Amino acid sequence: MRNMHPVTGFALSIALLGTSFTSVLAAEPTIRELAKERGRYIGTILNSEWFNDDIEPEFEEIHKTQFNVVVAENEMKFDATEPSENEFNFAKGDKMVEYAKANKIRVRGHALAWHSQVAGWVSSNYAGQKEKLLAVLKNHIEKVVGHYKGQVAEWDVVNEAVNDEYNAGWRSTNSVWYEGIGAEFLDSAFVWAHAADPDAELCYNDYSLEWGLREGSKASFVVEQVKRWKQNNIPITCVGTQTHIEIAHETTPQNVRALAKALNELGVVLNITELDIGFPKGSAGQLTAADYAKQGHLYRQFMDVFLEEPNMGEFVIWGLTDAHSWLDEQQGKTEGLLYDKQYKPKPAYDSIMVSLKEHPAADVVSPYGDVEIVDPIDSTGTDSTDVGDTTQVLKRAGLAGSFSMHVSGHTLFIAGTQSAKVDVFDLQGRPVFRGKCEKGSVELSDISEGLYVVRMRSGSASLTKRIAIK
Ligand code: 9MR
Repeated sequence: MRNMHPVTGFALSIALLGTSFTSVLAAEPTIRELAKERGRYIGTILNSEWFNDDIEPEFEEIHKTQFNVVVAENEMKFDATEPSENEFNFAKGDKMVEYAKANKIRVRGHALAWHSQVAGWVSSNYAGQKEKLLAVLKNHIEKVVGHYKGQVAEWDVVNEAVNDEYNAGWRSTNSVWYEGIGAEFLDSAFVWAHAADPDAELCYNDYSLEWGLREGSKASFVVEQVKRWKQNNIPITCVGTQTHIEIAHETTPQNVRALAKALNELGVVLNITELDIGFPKGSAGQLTAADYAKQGHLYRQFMDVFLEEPNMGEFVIWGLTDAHSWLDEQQGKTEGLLYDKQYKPKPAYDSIMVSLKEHPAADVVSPYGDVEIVDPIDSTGTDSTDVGDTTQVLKRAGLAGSFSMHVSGHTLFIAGTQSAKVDVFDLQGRPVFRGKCEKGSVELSDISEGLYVVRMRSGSASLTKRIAIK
């Protein structure tokens, strides 16, 4: 293996040597191990070269050792999955899902409704025909999300639908969906995706959301839309900030923090979905240790924000190695990723590890169970087992239905709905129970005493609450 970073090289050799050595030589942890302990997902794309079996062997070895969430660079987009009308090609997506299963990696699906990379037949046959386009989009979402039901944890349901104007609004030109259907294509896409896989997380994903929440900005426009979607029971659960930035964009981590906080008020997760931090292309070959340290510092700030904000769940970098990156190919930027062209980790890798280690698992909240917890834990020693009821918070945000829950011993009782899906997580967001409550109660008998987070979902309403099992 050429120029492998000592840490990664060591971890890989250990992995290759087999388990008997690992207990003797406690290896340096990988990113994915630290992420998992924290109930979070950190990952990178699988580049198109991986799908085409045209990539160095180091790529996959590092990818599966270091990361626990994956997304396809191009292979789940409309033109890849439905190249001809109602003829679907899932071969490459299936290849990724198999790889992810074999390596216990979470899968993001990217992207269902996007103005770019739409198969040519859509506009040649149906441009401007609203009913036809709605039927095409519905069929596409039903077939693709249906095919991957239970296997793709989260979808970018709508991608890049906001324009690049100073006063943000919907992207109204060069979008076959918007031009033919209007803004209702977005709402419909979420509803169809939810119907096809009610358990999938559903995201709105866009770029330039890291530019801050000033009036008229893309980020504040998206927050307003999320508010409207939640009020109207449109089943959005997450926003993705792509975050393709440059080394000079020093304020972006704090802008992402502000966006996370604004979305947390709405009970919505923020994921970093396509991070890269590029240098201007002209600087290639002249970059100094200080430049790489600066890049590392920015990566680290994003990781700090990610671990500190309770409603951030996934941190995805748009590429693994500078040898394969859209920055050089299409952007006039360079060297924006964690590994250099020889697969050697850069200071950015070390900075991410430092951030992870400085945020102990016990302090990191996972959004997969804990998004709306705001009240302090009851420490008065009363008999009440309900601590931190978030019903009012959810109601104010228009999120809660009229149902409620309480716990007595190991039994969870619900009121106000006939049936609900119930997920129980430990405080790091690791799932410890998943089931259905059909007749007003569900037994949590296998769960040991302690504090947990329960998420109940019934229709489009959800309630998240911290409970104590005594
Ligand atoms: O990395 C992708 C590149 O290979 C494609 O040519 C390009 C075509 O649009 O899309 C790139 O990925 C984009 C992603 O799907 C959406 N956000 C911006 C990404 C970088 O362009």
